[in-house]
Amino acid sequence: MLSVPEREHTGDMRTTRVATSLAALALVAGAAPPAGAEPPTTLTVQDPVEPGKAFDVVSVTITSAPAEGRKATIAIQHDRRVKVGDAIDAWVDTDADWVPDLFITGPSFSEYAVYETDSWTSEGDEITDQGCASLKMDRRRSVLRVDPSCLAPSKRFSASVRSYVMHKPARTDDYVPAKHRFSKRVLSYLPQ
Ligand SMILES: [Ca+2]
Ligand SMILES: [Ca+2]
Repeated sequence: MLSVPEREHTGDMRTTRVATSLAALALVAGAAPPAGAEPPTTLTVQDPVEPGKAFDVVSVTITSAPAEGRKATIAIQHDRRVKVGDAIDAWVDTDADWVPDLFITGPSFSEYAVYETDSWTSEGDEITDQGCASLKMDRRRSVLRVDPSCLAPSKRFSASVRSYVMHKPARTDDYVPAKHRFSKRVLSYLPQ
């Protein structure tokens, strides 16, 4: 009766193989960040090159402020140099509830404005002179500098961007990551 021990032996091998696979899975799981991990300190949202967009965005890079009292940055990369009539709108969620808190808007080569808001569709109160945020458009980049804690102490933040050319149709606007949608969150400050 050779068949019985053979079958048992095969069974043991299978058990060993399953155990090895589980061990490998455990190693892979250990390498990934655990659930509920801290957000990153920098995040790049890539966006397609779209010839139909008036002031096309190709990426947005969001970076934590170096320390309390310093500014976080939202750097928007375009596929061409900035021209007269180009404009940026940006919404920032500084208290991590996915509702906008700051709205920054500005055309190239002119003054920007900053608003304290609670919606995607209304500006809210103008707070430009409080130093919460600034916008600079130069060559192929538009750079927003934001104090994440200018309204209330902030641990993490996210951003949403619209680029457009004034007086061009709404369909030529470029929204990143999408209209009325925020990026993933980034830590407001680099860990000290
Ligand atoms: Ca684009
Ligand atoms: Ca919010």
